[in-house]
Amino acid sequence: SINLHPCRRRKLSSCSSVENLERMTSPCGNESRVLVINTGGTIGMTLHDNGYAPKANALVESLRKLPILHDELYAHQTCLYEYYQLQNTLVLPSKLNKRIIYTILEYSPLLDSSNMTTDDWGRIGKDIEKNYENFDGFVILHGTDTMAYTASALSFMCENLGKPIVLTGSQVPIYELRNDGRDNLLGALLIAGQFVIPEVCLYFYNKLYRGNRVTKVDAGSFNAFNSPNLAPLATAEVDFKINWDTVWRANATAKFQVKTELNRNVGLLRLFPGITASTVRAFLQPPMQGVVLETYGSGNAPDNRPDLLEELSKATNSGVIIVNCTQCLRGTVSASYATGRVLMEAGLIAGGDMTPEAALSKLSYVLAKKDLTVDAQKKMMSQNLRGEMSADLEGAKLCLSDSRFIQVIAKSLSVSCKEELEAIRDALTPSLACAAAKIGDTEALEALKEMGSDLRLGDFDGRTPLHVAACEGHLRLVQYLLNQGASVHAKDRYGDTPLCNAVRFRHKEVVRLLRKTGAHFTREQMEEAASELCRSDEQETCFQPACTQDCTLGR
Ligand code: ASN
Repeated sequence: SINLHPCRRRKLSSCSSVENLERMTSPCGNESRVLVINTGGTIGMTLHDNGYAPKANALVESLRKLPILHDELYAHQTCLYEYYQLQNTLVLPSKLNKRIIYTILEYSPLLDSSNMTTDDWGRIGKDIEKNYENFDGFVILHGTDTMAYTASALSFMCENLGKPIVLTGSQVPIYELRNDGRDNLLGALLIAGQFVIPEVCLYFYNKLYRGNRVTKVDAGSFNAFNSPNLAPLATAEVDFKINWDTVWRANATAKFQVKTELNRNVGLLRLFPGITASTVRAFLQPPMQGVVLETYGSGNAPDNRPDLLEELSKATNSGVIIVNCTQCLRGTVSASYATGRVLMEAGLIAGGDMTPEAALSKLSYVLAKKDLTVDAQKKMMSQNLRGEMSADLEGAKLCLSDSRFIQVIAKSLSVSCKEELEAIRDALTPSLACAAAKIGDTEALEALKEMGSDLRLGDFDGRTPLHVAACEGHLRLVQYLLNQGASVHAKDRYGDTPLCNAVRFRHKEVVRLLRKTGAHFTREQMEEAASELCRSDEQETCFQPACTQDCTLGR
């Protein structure tokens, strides 16, 4: 029989269809929750006298009527509305292993994204922070015009992110017969509700991109975005194909937080042949503190224009940070031409292959760190903070498919092509890593990592090395895995996180470390953990379900 979580049963004891509910649901492992923040954009617009504009209070009711985006029968049979006490909560009609329940938070006023400012980015960030522990993922509905700026800014503002934040929108309103809004919303919900991709991403036209790598490239196509310098994180084909090797992860032992302080004295200046020194001078005047200079090709500017170079030098000497980014859609700035070196001599920072959107919002974020000196801010600008610029590929790792062990197995299975070899590698290495975690063998894990295997991936039961190390109480190994970017939010097929495992086996130090890294319980898990501990050891102080997480697990 299916096990209904006790707190949901208790809460719903007054609900008429509790019997159905017991038959149908197992909310702890089989449901995930997504918060959808609707900021506006074409996706929710209708045609008014003066053109397309957002329509307030209409989206939830329209989605409720769309069978691909809401399963009313499931909602009714599981007493969804009574349980969450939120009329704006819907559920996907999923045949997947998980039901995705999503709650829509609509902003007022809804905005065309051309009207957005840094304050709006702060509002979105704060709402994610407030609701972080109650949801598995977040979807931001947003206009496409400035979506790349918001995605970039949020990627920097969200420090130590452990859950997916997916921006999406559409080119045609969801209320129209032919539109891209339905598919984009559905894809974003499926990703945010199913996969622990702890990045600010952008989902559009069947592709999931890193948010700080995208740029809007087409005003008239459904395929509106491109990520010229980084392959998509995932593609929605028959199945979702996640490019796990590319997924970026925080590796600090610190909790998620959102930094909303942003410096607005930043700007974008695009070089063009014949630009005058007085234009550049005017642009660099105080209060300007940070500028992205969009240069030619691989970061070039005229080296026969001392008047221009003098303006740039004067500004950098007086503390303005100027970042050199290319006007080209693809490629990186380099010091290969004399016309590029003159800019380094003028004190500009090389922006690598950052998009101008990413460089600008990074400047805004970094310049708001008032406790840093200008030199420290410059250093931060040239570092890769959230995967916004490509790392130096020198010294790239050996691939596990080069390993003799995998080669021998491949030979015995008569493997014929690279794809099959990779499939074997991907099937074997998570289990090998879990086995190493079980016996606390950091060296074996290190060797697997050296060979290119991803220590953050789960085995056939979704159990990651971090789950196993947490069960065994290997504190140092837990720390090591966290430093490698292992996710504290990974759930195995039973819906358990590493924190659930550490609590079950009473490894208090591990619990403390995981909590410090942002691990938390859902309300249901809190109660289960409390009864588990009370049951297993009546003598010791048990966790009080009514207590907050901070006052319980820290003891
Ligand atoms: N102007 C709209 C916006 O950015 C464009 C769109 O969403 N497709 O809000």
